[in-house]
Amino acid sequence: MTDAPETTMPNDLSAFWMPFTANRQFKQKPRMLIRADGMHYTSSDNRQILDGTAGLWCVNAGHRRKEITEAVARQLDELDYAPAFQMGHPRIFELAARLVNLMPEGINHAFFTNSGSESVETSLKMALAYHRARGEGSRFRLIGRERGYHGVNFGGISVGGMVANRKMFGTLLTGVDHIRHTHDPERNAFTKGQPEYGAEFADDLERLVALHDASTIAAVIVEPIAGSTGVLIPPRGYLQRLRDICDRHGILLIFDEVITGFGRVGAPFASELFDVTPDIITTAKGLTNGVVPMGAVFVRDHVHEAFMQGPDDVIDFFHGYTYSGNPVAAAAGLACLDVYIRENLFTRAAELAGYWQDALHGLKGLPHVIDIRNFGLIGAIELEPIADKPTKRAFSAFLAAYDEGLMIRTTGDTIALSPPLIIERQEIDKLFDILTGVLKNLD
Ligand code: PXG
Repeated sequence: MTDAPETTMPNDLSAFWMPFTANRQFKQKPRMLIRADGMHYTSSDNRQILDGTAGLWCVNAGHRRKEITEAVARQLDELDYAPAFQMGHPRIFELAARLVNLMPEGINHAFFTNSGSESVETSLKMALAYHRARGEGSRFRLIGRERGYHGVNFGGISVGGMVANRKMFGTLLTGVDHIRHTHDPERNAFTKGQPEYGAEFADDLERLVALHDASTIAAVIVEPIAGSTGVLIPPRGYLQRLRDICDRHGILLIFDEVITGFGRVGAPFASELFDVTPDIITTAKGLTNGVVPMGAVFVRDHVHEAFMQGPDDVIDFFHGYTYSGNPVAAAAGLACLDVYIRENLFTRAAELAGYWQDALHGLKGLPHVIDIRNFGLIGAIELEPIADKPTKRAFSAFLAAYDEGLMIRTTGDTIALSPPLIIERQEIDKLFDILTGVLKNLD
């Protein structure tokens, strides 16, 4: 086998309806990726594209890691699929045990899913069933946050706060409310790391408690760092304050760590880094380095215990997926953990954070840049929208960056960066060199 790309452009692009994509624009000028290795993709026109986004925030250990692909191949050869219900296979138990070891104290159980969206749905159902199992079935309300992203299923878009993801889809779940978001550019623009101001935004939960009464509220779900709505870093003290309010009122706290998990923030999980332990943690993405779809929901002992009260031979949680704990995904997860640990990738973002922050904030002063935000190996550059054409400026930056050999993500008019954790300093320099050129030439 040679290293030369074998696949070029397919003849027919019309059949595949692409997700979250401007399909017609794409199909006029496709961006086709045909190989990947380490920090780079190869495009169908044979260019190297520096991966500034770890795929979609998932390829934390870099692309095509031999240890992971070989483990997947071995697993396929040994046990391809095993029924997920009332049956088990060894690898998934091993993975669960190793994962809970990474979790904060008191979180000792994992439930497997296939994506972040499914992890979110699972966590919301767990919260409702938990209260009901304890005789507090009146706690039916789920609270999300404005500008939150919790995937695209009905529960997730209901507690989520991205208007475009919600407005087309009817009445959503009932009994949902939202606390305010934490974005405060007037006080916090161009902050390096955690913003100084805004811990008091957590008190908005007290407003909802006063409005609905705590006895109707099951859970609050937030991302420790909101990713998809433009990277919103929690103000200092904010997450602890949310935890305190939840404790005061018997409300479960769910952290959606789908993007913050598995090293992105400089620790295995944001919960550990911010030293705030929620009752439930949702994950996916970096769990398998994006190689095989898999998600996991981690729960504190008291949540798990509430489900283990009935007769031994009755199903304790009427929920699960055909592919929950799939053996191939489990093999990928185990191999991936080995890579993370052997290469110290869980703390690498913390080591690089200073260098990353300096390089990122070096973009201040470039045309249209109105805010820059960062934490760990996450960065965001907010651009001033073109009048009456929101999102267009950032999308133009995305297209130009791709032409220049750099993959970035945009949401609204914010550019989001989240490179694989294996990135080297000179690749950080290259990333920001390309981006600087792109921003200087933007209309
Ligand atoms: N929760 C959070 C916090 C997420 O970021 C999901 C749930 C849903 O995960 P799945 O696996 O169902 O997609 C996500 C997903 C982006 C981007 O560029 C972010 C996500 C997905 C795709 C793109 O910000 N996050």
